[in-house]
Amino acid sequence: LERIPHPPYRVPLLGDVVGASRHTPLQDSLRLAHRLGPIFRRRALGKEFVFVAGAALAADLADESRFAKHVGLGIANLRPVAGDGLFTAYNHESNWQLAHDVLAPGFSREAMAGYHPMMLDVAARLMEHWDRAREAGRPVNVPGDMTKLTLETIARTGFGHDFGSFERTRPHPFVTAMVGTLTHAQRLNAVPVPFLMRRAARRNDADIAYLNRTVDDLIRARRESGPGDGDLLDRMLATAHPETGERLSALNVRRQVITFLVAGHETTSGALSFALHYLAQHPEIAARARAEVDRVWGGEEAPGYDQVARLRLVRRVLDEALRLWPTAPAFAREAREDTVLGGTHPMRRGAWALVLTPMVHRDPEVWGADAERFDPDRFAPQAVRSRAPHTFKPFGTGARACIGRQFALHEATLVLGLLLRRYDFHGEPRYRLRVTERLTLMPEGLRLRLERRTAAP
Ligand code: MNH
Repeated sequence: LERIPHPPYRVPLLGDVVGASRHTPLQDSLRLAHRLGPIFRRRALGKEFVFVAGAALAADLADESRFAKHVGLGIANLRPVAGDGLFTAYNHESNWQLAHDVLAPGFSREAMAGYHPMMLDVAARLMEHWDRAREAGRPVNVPGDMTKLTLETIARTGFGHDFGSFERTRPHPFVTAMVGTLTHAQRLNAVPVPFLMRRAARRNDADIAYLNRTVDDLIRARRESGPGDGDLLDRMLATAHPETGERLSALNVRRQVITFLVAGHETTSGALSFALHYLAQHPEIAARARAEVDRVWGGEEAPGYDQVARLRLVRRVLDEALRLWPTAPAFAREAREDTVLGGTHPMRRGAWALVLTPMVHRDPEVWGADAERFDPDRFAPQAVRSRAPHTFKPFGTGARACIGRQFALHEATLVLGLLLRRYDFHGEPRYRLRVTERLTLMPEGLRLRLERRTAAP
């Protein structure tokens, strides 16, 4: 540990607090990484935390034989909400394997093809909403509307539920409570202010109670109405493990529903928002992507399931947005046994490090001197083949990587394709990208002005 660099000013007891912000802990860490290099440590409240920013070290941490997911920091702070749900479960908790095996078929190709028409429906509602804004000459609130879209999509496809987001002027209270708990979980890592913390804890309890109530109502309604069309909720309630015959408990189902409603929309919303920002900033790339959509989809009213994966450039735009701003911007890895990280840093069994994905994704050794530049062609097949493995990790790594990856990519590619086909969009001339953090990342205050393309369906 002693050989790992740390910030120069260390305050007794509090640690590395100089220049640290409660609102942007991740972006603070990125700035530190630029100064301190591929591995560094920060001290907070007597504990040392190790951060990995270099691609080579991160690739070593992806070795599943020596490392595994660590539930720590922000994720551990979500345990009061999500308990042993898939995302927050410890590796040793038996409910992880059980829920993983029961729910994985909900993300198969067949399952995804079944969600596709519902995704189209929700996208149509977004476009009605955007058409009205365009007719009234108003710019659209991109992160707000992408959050409506992705929340409705996961609620409809996973749980047969309608939050009515597009009929509301303000975010659904579920979203407000969720943002509250995510922000709270992030703040718990900052220097505590006792009196503020008590008030925050009370608010957080109220937010969690609201999330629980909403989800319990949703589950009760399904139990009363009987099975739906085999969606995630049906699987949670009725599917036994194929080998052990075991089922999820009622408490665990509640935790899984909250997990999927939150994990299933917040990060996809951010990914779509960043992608739209970059498309507005790069009209020449938007034009190429539009030409692709016109060519592949033509005037077809509703693209079919198989038509989505054919939008190769649109998908690269998304990958490139997730490279620069991976919306779940960090994940933690712990040593399974005593080992040496990258051949130089000894780690005891259980010791862990936080991987800063945005830094790994900007390592000049992998991405070149222009790593900060938006360039979707980095994901052209040739370029991908020539890159070292484990250098692009927006969905985490190994057994605990994102279960919803295909779901998110399908949804986001479909929606970007539909929006590119229907609109020309323009950023506001004075907008400079600002990124807000609530464990996840989101472009703050991003608005676009829309023009309807003629002859587009
Ligand atoms: Mn998702 C795990 C990123 C969309 C459900 N997700 C993860 C992890 C990352 C991640 C990173 C691993 C975290 C860790 O190692 O601690 N997820 C994303 C991103 C998007 C995303 C960037 C969108 C873009 N995730 C989705 C969607 C769903 C989902 C959509 C559900 C429909 N994610 C999960 C679940 C896990 C997870 C559940 C936990 C998986 C496990 O541990 O078994």
